[in-house]
Amino acid sequence: MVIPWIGISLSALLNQVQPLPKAKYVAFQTLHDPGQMPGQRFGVLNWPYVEGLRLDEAMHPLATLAVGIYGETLPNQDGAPIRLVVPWKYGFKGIKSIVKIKFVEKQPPTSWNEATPNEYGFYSNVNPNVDHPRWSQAKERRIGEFFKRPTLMFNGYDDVARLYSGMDLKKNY
Ligand SMILES: Nc1nc2c(c(=O)[nH]1)N[C@H]1C(S)=C(S)[C@@H](COP(=O)(O)O)O[C@H]1N2
Ligand SMILES: [Mo]
Repeated sequence: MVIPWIGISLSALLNQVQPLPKAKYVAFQTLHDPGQMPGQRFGVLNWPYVEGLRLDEAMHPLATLAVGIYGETLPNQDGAPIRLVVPWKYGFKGIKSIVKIKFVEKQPPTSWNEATPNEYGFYSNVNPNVDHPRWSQAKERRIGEFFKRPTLMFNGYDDVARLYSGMDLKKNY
């Protein structure tokens, strides 16, 4: 899905504070409230949902804190009041209903990596050249389109490639 998000660059928020030089990652945590969030009554994942980005990924202007969608305030199910959108990772990393953001020294845990580490690594760059253990990632079908199209590296946002230069993206999936 190609979504018209409304929000600000995450960097605009992160620039309001001065992380220590040893900060290398940003860790995000969701509200844990099974009363309001019925899905959290079932142990599908270790709640609350957590996500992380490397600091340079978090500072890229495309990393977005969204508060709205299609010209409207974000509905609850889409992550109100504020959620992350990382366009070059397709739908991955989009933690919803964020209540905590921390600078950390070590790579923080992510819910999907904890749940199925062989399928979901920390980076979640959807790499058309590297299959998911259970399916190919070489093609995508956009909602509203019939024919599949080739998956683009970094969803076509070529500027972010420099963040991963020198990394083995087969190992860092
Ligand atoms: N807080 C929170 N965020 C979350 C999840 C979750 O369970 N809790 N699930 C993730 C998963 S698996 C998906 S597929 C997307 C789905 O929502 P989206 O399409 O609006 O990004 O949300 C992600 N963000
Ligand atoms: Mo998902």
